[in-house]
Amino acid sequence: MPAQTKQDKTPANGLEQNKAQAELIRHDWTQEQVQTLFALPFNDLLFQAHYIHRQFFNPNQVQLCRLLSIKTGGCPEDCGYCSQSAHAKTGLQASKLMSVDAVLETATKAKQEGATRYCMGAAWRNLKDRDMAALKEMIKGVRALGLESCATLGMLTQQQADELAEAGLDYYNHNIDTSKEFYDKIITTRTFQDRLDTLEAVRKSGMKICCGGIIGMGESVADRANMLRILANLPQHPDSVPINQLIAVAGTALENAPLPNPIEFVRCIAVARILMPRASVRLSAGREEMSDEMQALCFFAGANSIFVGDELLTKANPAQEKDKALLDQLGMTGLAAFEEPAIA
Ligand code: SAM
Ligand code: DTB
Ligand code: SF4
Repeated sequence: MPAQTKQDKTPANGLEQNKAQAELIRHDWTQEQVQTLFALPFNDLLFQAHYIHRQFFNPNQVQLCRLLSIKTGGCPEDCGYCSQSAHAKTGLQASKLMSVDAVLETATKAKQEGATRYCMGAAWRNLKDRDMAALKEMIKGVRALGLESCATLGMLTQQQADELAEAGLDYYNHNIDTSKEFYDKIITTRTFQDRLDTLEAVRKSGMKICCGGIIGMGESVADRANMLRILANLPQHPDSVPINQLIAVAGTALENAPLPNPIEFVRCIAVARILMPRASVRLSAGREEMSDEMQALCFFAGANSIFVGDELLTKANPAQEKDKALLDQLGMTGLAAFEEPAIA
């Protein structure tokens, strides 16, 4: 039997289903409740997350996203994890904003290689109006290729967010990265509230929000719970939640951070899925350091989006053939661009 879409449900069945689903969408999580989820026996947590996952998604489908760094390095911010910060000693060569043609050429190739969502990242503290015209062309071009468009360009004013939305940008990525309490241990050149302000401008513009964070920066379980709780208690859940495992880059403040425990990482994916049932939860940076088994557990726990392609922004991602082999082995297939996720 083909998978049913959200609209296919018969009315009688559908009403009950919709009510049950609606009850799972909450914005009133307490810190204690989220920490209780983190403390569940692993099998109980995974069962709960997977059960919720199946009510909103086909668990065998995964969104395939592709990243491009359209402006690399030299960023004035001091984010302790980032290879592109001018405060880090990574030896990364800073570059200017790429041309529209070069971006669209790369996007065309990404589409041919199977990506359906295209994310353009710039190492900026905030977007400058002088770059807006080129960005609008990039967004329009990506959309014309039939790809979902996403950008991550630093802080935005309301006017800028509105203009990006008008140009057809589907998603804006702006991560809160960690808990409110831990934030200033990682970044000192902006505040947690700055992040929330840009997210609010994005929400008001009507664009979809892509917002998540990083696991493995020395944060506690309480910090992880706080980060996910803040995301879930936003006026609208982010449509997309990237969960990155820190790539400890030599020359950054976090170069010696140890890899997080894989079981604890899977717990973060499961809790994100339970707290934000409708969101695409992206198993984002750091997959190079994850075993196939760990990734399979993340998919079971509710991850349903990945970055494909050999490179993220500046660091490596698993080779495309390796990812294809993993997805084939798991019986998972890519979601089409703009496809409404189907229920199993
Ligand atoms: N400058 C923009 C900003 O900060 O929003 C956009 C680019 S920034 C590289 C986007 C996100 O990538 C960060 O918020 C962080 O979550 C993630 N990221 C950057 N470096 C990372 C690393 N070394 N390991 C894991 N995630 C990383
Ligand atoms: C996100 O949360 N992760 C992506 C995307 N949003 C922009 C970036 C990951 C960057 C990994 C390190 C690098 O390639 O420099
Ligand atoms: Fe700049 Fe973004 Fe890197 Fe922070 S994460 S240093 S804002 S590029």
